[in-house]
Amino acid sequence: MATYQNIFTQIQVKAAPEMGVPLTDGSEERIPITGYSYWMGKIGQSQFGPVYLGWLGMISLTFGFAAFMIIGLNFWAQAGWDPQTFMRELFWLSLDPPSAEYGFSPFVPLNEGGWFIMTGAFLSIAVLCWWARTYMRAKALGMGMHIPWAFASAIWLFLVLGFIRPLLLWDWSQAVPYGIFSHLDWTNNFSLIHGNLFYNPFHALSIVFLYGSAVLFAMHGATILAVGRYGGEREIEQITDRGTASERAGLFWRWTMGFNATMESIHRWAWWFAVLTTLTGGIGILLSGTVVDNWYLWAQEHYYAPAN
Ligand code: 07D
Repeated sequence: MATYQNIFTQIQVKAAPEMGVPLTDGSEERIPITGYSYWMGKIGQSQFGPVYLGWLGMISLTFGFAAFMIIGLNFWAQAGWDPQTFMRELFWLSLDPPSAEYGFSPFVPLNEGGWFIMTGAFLSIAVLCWWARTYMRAKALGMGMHIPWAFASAIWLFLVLGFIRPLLLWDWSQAVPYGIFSHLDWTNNFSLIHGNLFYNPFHALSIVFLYGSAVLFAMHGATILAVGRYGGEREIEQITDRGTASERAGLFWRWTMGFNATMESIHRWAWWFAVLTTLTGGIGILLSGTVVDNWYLWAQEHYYAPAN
């Protein structure tokens, strides 16, 4: 008897490409380029395309590419236009924000932070257009708005770090630099300057949700794979049936910890944990240096760091 085929042991049928539902809302047409990849089929759907690009997609990719090129060309200039130096120094190269003397002025000489501001503007346009694209495509498909709103939570943190907090402090130099180690150094310095971010309760909450997301994802992924032999990955279809994958999945957790999420609620758990990671994170960063300068002193005042 053939082993039950689940998502990871999928039989790959090669047929005429599936073009998706017709668009009835007057949207532009999809780009009808399709293809097939055996290796992509190993981890997901083997057919790629057609892609809906549209104007928002075009604008987003154009500005994203421009931002990427500005960063890359600045790196290259810093490497003296030498490919070897570029490759060797790549992890240490950085496009930095203007120094504090420029405040939050948009008019900064290109080589003193002007490129940085332009990159931030372009990247923000790209990210926001991509967000609008997720909204429009979800609407066109008659879906809920869960994906755009979850993405908006990530964009919130992104904008707080690179725009809203520097704006409130009227200081571009507060923004995160574009570079591999430079952004890690920035993160470390931020924590040191503000008296150890571990004492920022919103950083703590963000970690709770980040770690919580990992645990929930592991529990849910493992549960569904474990009932894959009963067709568990079909989830919703199975909810009401007795003796099914879903019933076993639920029973497992009720037997082991007395409570089980449902096939629907587990996804709400996952959505909220993911969304709250960046939502609380953004609040924590926004409060740092604006409302609270030093989180360790703040924690001492609020009785959860030892008073000296
Ligand atoms: C950053 C925002 C969304 C991103 C978007 C992407 C593109 C493409 C392309 C450039 C991820 C837009 C961009 C599409 C770009 C081109 C070409 C999401 C982001 C929309 N911390 N910490 C967090 C832990 C410490 C510090 C969060 C753990 C130290 C700072 C998270 C530890 C110090 C900040 C977290 C730890 C410190 C954070 C991030 C342990 C010094 C933040 C959540 C065990 C190192 C950020 C409130 C996330 C934050 C953040 C975890 C330690 C500093 C929960 C586990 C004590 C400054 N830390 N951290 O999802 O929100 O990020 O803080 O030690 O800003 Mg921390």
